[in-house]
Amino acid sequence: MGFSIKSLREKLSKTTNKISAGIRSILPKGKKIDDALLDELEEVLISADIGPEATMRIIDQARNQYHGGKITDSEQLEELIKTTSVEILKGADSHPNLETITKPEVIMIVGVNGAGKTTTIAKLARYYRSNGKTVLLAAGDTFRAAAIEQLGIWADRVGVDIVKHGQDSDPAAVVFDAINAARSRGKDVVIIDTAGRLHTKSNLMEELKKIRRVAAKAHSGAPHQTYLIIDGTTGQNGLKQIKLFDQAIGLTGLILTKMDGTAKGGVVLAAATQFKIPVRYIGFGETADDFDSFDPQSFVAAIFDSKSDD
Ligand SMILES: Nc1nc2c(ncn2[C@@H]2O[C@H](COP(=O)(O)OP(=O)(O)O)[C@@H](O)[C@H]2O)c(=O)[nH]1
Ligand SMILES: [Mg+2]
Repeated sequence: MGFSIKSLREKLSKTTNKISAGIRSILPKGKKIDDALLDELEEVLISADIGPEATMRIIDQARNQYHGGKITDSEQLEELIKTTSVEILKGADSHPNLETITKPEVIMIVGVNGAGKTTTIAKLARYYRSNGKTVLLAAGDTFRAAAIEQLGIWADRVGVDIVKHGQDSDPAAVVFDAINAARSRGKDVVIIDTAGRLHTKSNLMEELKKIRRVAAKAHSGAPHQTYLIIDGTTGQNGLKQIKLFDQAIGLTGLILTKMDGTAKGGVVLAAATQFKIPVRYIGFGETADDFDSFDPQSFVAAIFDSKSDD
């Protein structure tokens, strides 16, 4: 896998256009910096959904450098915006660790209904497969029969094993069986699907906690990763979900979906400043290929550059 910056820019075009057009409109080539310009930039960044904290970090940095005589024109300012954004994203970043002491690596996927959990599990499964890992899926969303079916269809398409029980069965029991099946079949990775019905919020969190306890009993240290799936089109609302899920069960990473359909991709920066939880992957379409690991450098290059090639 691995996308070029150009194709990533196409996938993220709505966000890219919003941010780079906003910046370009106030920062034409060769324009001299002054305080009024920095105020304008602050407004553009705020309206680009990157959040008040990330905006302040960029603007403070820009004011310091400008008053210190280190930057004078728009090109230097644009460069500073990019480097500071990469720093912000790297500050929350740590690389996924595929090597647990004993196989399998257990990954739990959580998030509200419709965020893209099941689709993302298919994408992740394919991603691991293309990196030479064997995968088994656990159908832990037992709330709806259709959810179990949907995961089964993806398992067939991507060519990975699935462990499922019937509708309304105990998700923790599914996970227990899945981990044991993965161990006896020598699988590298177990990915757990879960329910996301928020109207019974406390029950959902209790259910997720129980899954964690049972996973740990089945395999020491499991789940090794807990990823929250966030629908990128929800913008700032996704930040509330991070807080809710992190407080209840603890998150090790974020996956942003639907980045193809939103101009709110700047929320990645808001998440990195507000919570020190790294974005691990992004999804940008409905097929299993519309997915990549998250790299701060490429992401920033894609959303801030409006150049047509690299
Ligand atoms: N455009 C787009 N659609 C997506 C993406 N990820 C998921 N979807 C769609 O969002 C809807 C809900 O996805 P699903 O995986 O069932 O969400 P879940 O309820 O969290 O399991 C489906 O119609 C998916 O095809 C994405 O990255 N881009
Ligand atoms: Mg689902």
